[in-house]
Amino acid sequence: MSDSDKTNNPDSPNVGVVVKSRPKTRKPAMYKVLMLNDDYTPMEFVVHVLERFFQKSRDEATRVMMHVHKRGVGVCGVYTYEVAETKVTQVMDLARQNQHPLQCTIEKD
Ligand code: TYC
Repeated sequence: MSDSDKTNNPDSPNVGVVVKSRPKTRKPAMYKVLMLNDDYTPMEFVVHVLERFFQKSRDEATRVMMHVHKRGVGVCGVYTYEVAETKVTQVMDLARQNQHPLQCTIEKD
């Protein structure tokens, strides 16, 4: 029996190869959340912010805070746009509530 006969025979099982499609995907663009130095925000507040919103240990938070204090700017973390935007809002809201001028911004990685 030829292949085309089998195709038309209602009693013949349908045999095929499963092919997994691999649709083209793109890694999301990543954004750095930057913390800026100022003369008024207490060091302890900055360390608290880094622990609370950026999951830093006390040691790492202190290291990042001191880097910003000395160099003027530092990276808190790298995230997708929405997450980075949320972190900036959370930091700025808490700073405002406590009347600190702490500034935080986003930069494309
Ligand atoms: N410069 C501040 C002070 O001496 C401390 C500080 C560190 C402020 C980091 C902001 O992002 C900052 N109290």
